[in-house]
Amino acid sequence: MDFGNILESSEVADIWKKVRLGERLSFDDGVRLFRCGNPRVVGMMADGVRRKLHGQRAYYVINQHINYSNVCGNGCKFCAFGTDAGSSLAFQLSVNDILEKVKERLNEPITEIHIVGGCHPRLPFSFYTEILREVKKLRPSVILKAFTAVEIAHFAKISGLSEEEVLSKLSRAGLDVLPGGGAEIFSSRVRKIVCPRKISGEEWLRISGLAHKMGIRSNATMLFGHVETIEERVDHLLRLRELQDETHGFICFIPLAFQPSNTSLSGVPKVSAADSLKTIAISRLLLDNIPHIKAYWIMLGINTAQVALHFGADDLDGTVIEEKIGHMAGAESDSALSRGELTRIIEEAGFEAVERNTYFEVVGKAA
Ligand code: V47
Repeated sequence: MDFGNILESSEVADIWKKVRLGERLSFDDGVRLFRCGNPRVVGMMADGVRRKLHGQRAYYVINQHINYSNVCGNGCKFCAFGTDAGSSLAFQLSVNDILEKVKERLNEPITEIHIVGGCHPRLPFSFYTEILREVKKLRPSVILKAFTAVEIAHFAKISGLSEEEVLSKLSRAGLDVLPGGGAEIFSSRVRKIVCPRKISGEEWLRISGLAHKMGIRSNATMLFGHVETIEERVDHLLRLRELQDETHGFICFIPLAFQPSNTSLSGVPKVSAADSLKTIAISRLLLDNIPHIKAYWIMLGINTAQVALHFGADDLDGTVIEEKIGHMAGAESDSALSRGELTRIIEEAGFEAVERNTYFEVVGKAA
């Protein structure tokens, strides 16, 4: 039986027809795909879409993650990284500490630095603009992907500035792109349980839209595999699709598989590979206006990330270096990979490894 026959005789044959014709999928289609008993069928559909968009290419980025502090007033139940200022686990880097981390890797061909922390109750807004200004001075060609929509809302609160003024000052200091964190699941029911002190889903979307309208592009995430329902996952994806129709500002979508260890939700079982792969595939199928789907190897593990490239993902993220958020919650992956390892992982999965920057512009040999 060939792929076409398998899909045409499946329980979701009508959805496959829509996908083939390039028709937009509905909320009910999304729910049915999640309920489909055969993840391979869903994966085959997503692979068809992914190959149409990106062919044999699978992307990676040479990047560096820097967490300036883990002190955070939000106390989200799914997070093992954030802590109170008084905790023995609390840390806070100075601007000089951050510059030291950048200096340590000046001889590496890093194109992106990803900087995030928590909502620190005492650091002034000037600290964040200084980080950007000083890092850009040291590495002018690097793309700075820093501060989630949650941090932008926090900076507005502590500075008394509007979110637009905050974004404008950050942009002038060197901010290029906002990372996709903090989106979690937009449903207010879920947020009340897992992150009641965090900004609402509506606020996250509004700030992302504002950034897009100001010319600052961003990524989007979905934290799945905790207390959310299938319907809430589909709702999350469709709200992102709706905003993207309006702004076209999202570069890439990253489904984040929940890592339960050391969190207040440690009783929740680890997300299975089947669920991760299905969620990635359905993201590819529903988000018809977001060009890239990232299989973040840190949260998925390398083995599942390789298979995810056949389930709709076209990117593995990058070298990362010093990942803390997933590892403090029990992620078993390494915390860094070299370019050679990333290339091998992608080629072994049957794809052409292509280095990209934050905007998915091809860099290096293949440019
Ligand atoms: O916002 C927190 C999530 C996010 C856990 O934009 C957890 O390119 C799993 O957003 N298990 C941070 N996930 C990571 C993130 C990200 C990573 C890589 C690339 C990009 C990008 C963005 O991690 C948080 C939260 O949603 N998170 N705790 C946990 N226990």
